[in-house]
Amino acid sequence: MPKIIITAAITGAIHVPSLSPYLPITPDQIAEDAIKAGAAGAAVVHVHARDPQTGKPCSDFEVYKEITGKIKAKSNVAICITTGGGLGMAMEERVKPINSLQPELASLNAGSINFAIYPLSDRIKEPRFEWEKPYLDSTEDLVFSNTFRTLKYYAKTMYDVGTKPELEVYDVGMINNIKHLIDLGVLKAPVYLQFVMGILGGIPASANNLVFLVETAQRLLGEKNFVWSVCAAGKAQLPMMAVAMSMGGNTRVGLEDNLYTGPGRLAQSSAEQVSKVVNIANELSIDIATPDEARTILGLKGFDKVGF
Ligand code: KMH
Ligand code: ZN
Repeated sequence: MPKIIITAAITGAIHVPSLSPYLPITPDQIAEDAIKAGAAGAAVVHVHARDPQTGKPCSDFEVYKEITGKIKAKSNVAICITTGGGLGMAMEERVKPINSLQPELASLNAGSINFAIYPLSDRIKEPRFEWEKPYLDSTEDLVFSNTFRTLKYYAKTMYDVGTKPELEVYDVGMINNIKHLIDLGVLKAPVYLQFVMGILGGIPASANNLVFLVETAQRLLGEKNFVWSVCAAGKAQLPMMAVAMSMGGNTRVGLEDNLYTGPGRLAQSSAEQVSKVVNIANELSIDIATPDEARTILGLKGFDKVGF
């Protein structure tokens, strides 16, 4: 069995502060949780920025710089910066941190979907911040737009600074988008696929759907032309990690995707979820990749070549 990469997605742009007091918001909180996730066994951390005062997803370059700098000062984990940004952000805003921070990895969302998180709004009775309910409610009418024109722009921006795209695949047709972009020479194989399952608007999280995604990628892209990982929204998170590991895939957990560690138990950090994956891997006799081993598996440029 190859070693598996665990990614921790620390805060994301889906959950809002009223849903969990443990959702990290400030650069210090986000960096601290990322460092803890690394110590627990994550080789990669996936990072979004939030306004330190309100917790609203933001694209402020200075905030990204502070978060990434603080992580790098204390941990060897590879850093993946989002270009998914916050819901409703324009391409220019989403891509902003990549040019100057030049991370080893950045997310590249591989197609457009209805990205619907409005059902979360009903769980909030007394919001901590005014923006939260309108932010969630607005997704009833939201297309998370990732057209071919913008995909080409994100890819070029990343390759120009040596950043490897992590392709977020929310549904099976997006594998066809990726094939098209490889054929055009816009994306370079081997590509790194992150199957994002269980988002309302995308493919549901189930074992047979994951098999379908992996087999479709094998057929369309060729077995040697991709490395894959999976994350799953909400309570499907941990069961899908067990399925993925058993299939030889890599895993992503973290509070971006799921706020809980079990029924009714809020996770106090992404590191708790990482530890659960490590425990399952141990039981399955699967070894966990260190950050440097993950760099080799994914073909990353190295921590000494980032811009922060
Ligand atoms: N911001 C969400 C709409 C990513 O990081 O690239 C999607 C997202 C994916 O978070
Ligand atoms: Zn993200």
